[in-house]
Amino acid sequence: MLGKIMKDGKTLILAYDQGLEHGPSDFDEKNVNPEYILKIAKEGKFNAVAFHKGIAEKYRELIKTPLVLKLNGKTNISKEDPISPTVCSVEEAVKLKADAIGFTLYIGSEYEYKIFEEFAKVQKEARRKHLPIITWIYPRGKAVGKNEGKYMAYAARVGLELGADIIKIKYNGNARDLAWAVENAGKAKVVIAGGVKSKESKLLNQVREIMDAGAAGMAIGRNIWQAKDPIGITERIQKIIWRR
Ligand code: FBP
Repeated sequence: MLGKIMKDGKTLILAYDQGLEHGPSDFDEKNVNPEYILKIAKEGKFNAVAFHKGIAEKYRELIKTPLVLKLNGKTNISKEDPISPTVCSVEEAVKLKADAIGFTLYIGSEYEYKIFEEFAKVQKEARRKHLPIITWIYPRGKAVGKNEGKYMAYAARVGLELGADIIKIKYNGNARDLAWAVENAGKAKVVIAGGVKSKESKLLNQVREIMDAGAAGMAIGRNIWQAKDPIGITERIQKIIWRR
């Protein structure tokens, strides 16, 4: 099932859901345009690109890269415990020729029970349609506070327990913790989010560390499409992921 979005058990996914999740503050004149992202996805030979449904609908004929369709989303305006409502169905994902579905779960949020209920429905439907499931799992909310990193392995385990195929988590910077998170994910694959744009050398060292810890790759956005040379940095990341 993962054949379209992974190569030799590894993957590099271009994330572009930030327009909803963060708003236009992440964008400049170039990367505000989804066509620019699609060009990077194609030329950079990404294994998949992650969009919300509006972009997938409007730009469908230009999407030449396997599509991960995000089925839930929210803005970052509210500072309450997060919940990301379902805004697209698995059926719509199939119509949009998605190759996988994406879903964000905020573990530790006071709305965790609702998030799990929503995800259970989506997970069941995606299985019926034979679509792989990628979960973004982020520990968030008052109960988590600044301890997001402490729950990295827990996030990975939640993905396995709830039926994800690929689990996207944030790296807490500790390679041993990440190796433990990967073990906790069992047969599910772990990929790491990119985070805010950082110095290229720092990012590449982090990718090395992540891959050595047993992760299957990255699902990364700003560090690619905010870069001056997106294809160059993509190729350098791919060299590390596939150890070329
Ligand atoms: P970046 O590589 O740009 O950090 O994107 C990864 C990602 O998971 C996006 O898919 C998502 O929009 C964003 O980070 C959410 O991050 P946060 O919840 O920390 O604002």
